[in-house]
Amino acid sequence: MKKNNPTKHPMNESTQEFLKELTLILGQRYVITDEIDQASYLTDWRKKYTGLALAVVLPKSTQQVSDIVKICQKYQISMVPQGGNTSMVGGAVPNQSGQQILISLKLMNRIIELDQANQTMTVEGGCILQVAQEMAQSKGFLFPLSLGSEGSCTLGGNLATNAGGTNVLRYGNAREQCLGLEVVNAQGQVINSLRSLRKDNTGYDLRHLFIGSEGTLGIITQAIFKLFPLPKTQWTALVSLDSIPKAIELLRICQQMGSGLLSGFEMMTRESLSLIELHFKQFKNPMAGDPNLIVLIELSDQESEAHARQIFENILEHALESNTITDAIVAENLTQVNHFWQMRDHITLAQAMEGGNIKHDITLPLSSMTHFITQTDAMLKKEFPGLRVINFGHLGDGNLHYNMSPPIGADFSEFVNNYESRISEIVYAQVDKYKGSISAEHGIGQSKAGVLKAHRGEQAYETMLSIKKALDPHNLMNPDRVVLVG
Ligand code: FAD
Ligand code: 2HG
Ligand code: ZN
Repeated sequence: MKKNNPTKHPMNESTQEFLKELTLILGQRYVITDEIDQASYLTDWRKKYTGLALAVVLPKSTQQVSDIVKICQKYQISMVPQGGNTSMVGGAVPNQSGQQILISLKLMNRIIELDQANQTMTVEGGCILQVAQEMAQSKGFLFPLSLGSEGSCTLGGNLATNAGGTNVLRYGNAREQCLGLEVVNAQGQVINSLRSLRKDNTGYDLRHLFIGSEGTLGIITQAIFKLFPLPKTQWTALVSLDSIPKAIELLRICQQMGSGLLSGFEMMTRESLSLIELHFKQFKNPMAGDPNLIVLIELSDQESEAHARQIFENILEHALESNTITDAIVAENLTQVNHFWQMRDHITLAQAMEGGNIKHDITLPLSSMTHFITQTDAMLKKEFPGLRVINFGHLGDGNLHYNMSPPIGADFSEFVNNYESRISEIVYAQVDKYKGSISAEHGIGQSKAGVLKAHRGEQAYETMLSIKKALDPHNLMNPDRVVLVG
């Protein structure tokens, strides 16, 4: 749904009854019907989608979530779960019908248990990621999931999207870090799979059905995550390179010589960094000579500072001697480490400040990366002269944020409206050609629901539809997201 000032329809008797039942369960304060009070829930982070809601409801317990879902089933009202509302694909805001409710998990934000012996943490679905990270750290553990949005995204949202971020290389996606789940299904029943076991082959693993389902199969109310030992030391550097093949070669060097210590490998092109320069001068690129590419490398070690430093120095020395990299700056203190990461994390914000943009969150086999980028850049620039390719991302995972900003001087929103689908068509055809994925970590949401079938294949899509229809036969759980029913 494009943002175009949707308007509300008058309420009928059944809707009034529906709201009365919700209010009885939650209390007046937690059933928000006032449009001004609802506003912050109804527009997505990118300000690309705005919807309407019969009500925004704020449950405080799993029981309340279950009651809400049962009431929605009774009145056949569809539901949109929302965590931190940081979705990049418009997954967490309602449509413009004004006939849906938004279920915000933000009051279900507790850390329930940190089990030191089992090295696990149990949280509610609305717990903010950064709160979990800080709690783990205070007890001497690492909670490795890490995203630019960690100050506001929630663990329920992270699981619902199977979030990636900057530590995937070492610790996996959200899916790999989760041991157990509690989910309220589309009928309002509570499925308790809150098991903190590292081995558990008791039938179908339902956890993996709900992880990555983007609120279309059920609502994640609690989860158990693995914890890891806190690294004793971390080494961070920015290196400059001439080309993508060199960056891929550097990754190979880091993996071969890094003794498994590599925890971050983030790539930024000159065009991405130029947006930082424009909008966040304080996080300016410190590398000399305006390089084509910069890679942020991070090594984390449990052993000792000397051990990690030796490995780090060996890698950089070898990379310089083999002309893989042209220069390197090793962070000397925490301030500098933070500066490097802030620079990386501010690209998304800088692109948002620049104005309307087009995003492609893609993965490719590393062996095809260079061909993909060279060809696709050329195709796009030929058809859209002046188009700015803002290419950055988690190169260590083969994940590019292959984004576009309109040509300087263009009317940005007009450009995005007119050309987004053609540009994405070119990019996704290239992704298919090189056997990649059109969604690496952000999910499908509403942005890509219309193109999923074409890129995922008929059989895979039909299987997803069967699952959706079996678990949510009335299509009330975040409809029109991910798979399109009927
Ligand atoms: P929301 O945006 O509220 O919801 C996302 C989806 O999950 C929606 O479909 C919603 O219906 C559903 N949902 C939410 N909570 C629940 C629940 N409890 N149960 C069931 N369904 C639910 N993503 C990455 O993967 N890697 C990154 O590096 C990254 N960096 C980002 C940086 C910035 C600055 C921003 C704004 C976003 C970034 N994202 C990134 C995208 C986003 O933060 C993630 O998708 C995140 O996991 C969403 O969490 P959330 O709580 O905000 O979920
Ligand atoms: C990141 O890695 C996020 O910074 C956001 O996934 C990417 O802006 C984007 O497209
Ligand atoms: Zn990312």
